[in-house]
Amino acid sequence: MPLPRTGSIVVLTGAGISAESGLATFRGAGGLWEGHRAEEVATPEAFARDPALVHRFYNMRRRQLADPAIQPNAAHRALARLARAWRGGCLLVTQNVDDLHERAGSHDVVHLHGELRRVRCTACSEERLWLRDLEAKTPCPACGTFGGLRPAIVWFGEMPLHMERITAALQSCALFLAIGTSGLVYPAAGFVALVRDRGRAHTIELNLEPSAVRSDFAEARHGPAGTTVPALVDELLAL
Ligand code: BJW
Repeated sequence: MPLPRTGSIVVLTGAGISAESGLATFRGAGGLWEGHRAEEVATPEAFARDPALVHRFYNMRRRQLADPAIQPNAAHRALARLARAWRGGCLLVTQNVDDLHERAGSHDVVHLHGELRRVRCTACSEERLWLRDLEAKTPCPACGTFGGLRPAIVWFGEMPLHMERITAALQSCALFLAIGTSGLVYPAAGFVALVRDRGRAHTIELNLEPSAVRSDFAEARHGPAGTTVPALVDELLAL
């Protein structure tokens, strides 16, 4: 199937798109969970068992994201350019909890797994921007409860966010792109099968290496996102 000239685009991004910005991926060598098993830090059960450990992990990542050396790369910028110029509409869905898409100029980014710079109170449900360290005893500024604040992030076993909006976009798009994601975590890894089964849209994987769901895509372009994504965006905007 050729690249479409019209119709909407859904782009799914994962940790690989931020790798060239200096943020570690989850499952690669030196990945984020090295030294921590995923169940130790990325489940609600782990948070209930050892909130201090979970807070340390996310405090470290929140600080890293605030480091001036961490900046959006050419792939983030190319996607912002695509959304501005593509007439058929382009929905950017990210599994990433960083804010590099927004900093590259993308608006209305759908954060399927939440955001590192936000916290939620489990007592009063209020969510807010939070740029400092968080500790197990930090009181909620809204309701005053101690120990209720948690990163506004979707952990294993929790429901990913904005699923209705994403599913509707997947059901009508003409092109689906998955960038820098291993295809190991669901429901995101299943988005391509949903689009493929409709039989009306082109699907492309852009990843350093074949992902776990490579065979579900019609096309794959393997290489660093900072190179493959700007090249594809140039192609699409030249159609
Ligand atoms: C480059 C590159 C470069 C490197 N250029 N590329 C079957 C169906 C449905 C669910 C399940 C299922 N089986 C099991 C489940 C449950 C579970 C799950 O998927 N488990 C798997 C381990 C099997 N899923 C859940 O629990 C989810 N909730 C759920 O399913 O609710 C029920 C439900 C049912 C039906 C519909 C809707 C809901 C919740 C998942 C939450 C995931 N949360 C995490 C942690 C967030 C917190 C944090 O950031 O700390 O999200 S897990 C972690 O993995 C993180 C990521 O967003 C996610 C995906 O990782 P990603 O982005 O793919 O990174 P990597 O490291 O894996 O891959 C990077 C890739 O980039 C690699 O391939 C590299 O090669 C490549 N790369 N450099 C291009 N320069």
